[in-house]
Amino acid sequence: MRETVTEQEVNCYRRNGFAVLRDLLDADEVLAWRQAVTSAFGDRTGIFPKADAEYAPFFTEEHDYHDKVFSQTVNLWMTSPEVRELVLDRRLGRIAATLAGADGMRIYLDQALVKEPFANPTAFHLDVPYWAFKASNALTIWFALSDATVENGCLCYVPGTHLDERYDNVAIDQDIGALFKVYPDWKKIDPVFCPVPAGGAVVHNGLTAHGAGANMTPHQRIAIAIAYMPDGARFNGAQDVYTKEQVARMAVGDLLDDEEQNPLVFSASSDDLPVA
Ligand SMILES: O=C(O)CCC(=O)C(=O)O
Repeated sequence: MRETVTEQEVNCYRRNGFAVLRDLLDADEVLAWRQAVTSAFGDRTGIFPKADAEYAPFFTEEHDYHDKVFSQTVNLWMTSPEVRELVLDRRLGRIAATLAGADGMRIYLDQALVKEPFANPTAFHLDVPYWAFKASNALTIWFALSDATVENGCLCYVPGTHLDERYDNVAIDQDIGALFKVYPDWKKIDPVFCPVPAGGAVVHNGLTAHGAGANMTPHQRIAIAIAYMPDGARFNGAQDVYTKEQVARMAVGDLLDDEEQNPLVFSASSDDLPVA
């Protein structure tokens, strides 16, 4: 696994709100990650780790359009020891911290995202406004576990939109351009498609407008996204990926520092330790 990002990648990420990280994983690692993720994905009976817990209603309801955008699971790291090893890798945490300019990074969630054959496009949206904290330097590393192409729905970004630091959002639904009604100025910017071969990744700031095309092929597009939040982020009252019971125990303003839910995967203060 590549352990660092180049200055060019950091500059590109900071300026545009996204960057393509080629060859983050080597050929053996791609195979191992794909095997671990697809097997954990297959073992899951629902989107979330706890079968008996109450999650936000959106995730248990049926959605005609959204259900055909991608198949997803959240936090496979909690139910699969193999995926846990990958998602909690300190080297990736360090890359995330370098890009974010943060001293420490926690896992907010992982999300296996399989765009099935002939799946709908992913409407343009922002990430952070869905989440249970507010931060302008949260980010997602989205790993291509199969080649992500323009034909099968690679990610697509509206450069520079993160610099506006706006939190109004739309649902991922049928109107793929709904976000541009909220931010008419962004309509003037040409989106950038980011195809990336398996083993590469794209990284985006959680406030960068992005979406993905339809899968026009008879093959799955397989990815796992890891969302990192800066250490020190505080609960904003949104349930998002937490259970109803967890939310009942939290107050707005609480630090999100529960190691069982949001583990610290990198801290600059302990970075003299050898990387695992
Ligand atoms: O995989 C997709 O189609 C969308 C992914 C996405 O929006 C994200 O990871 O933030």
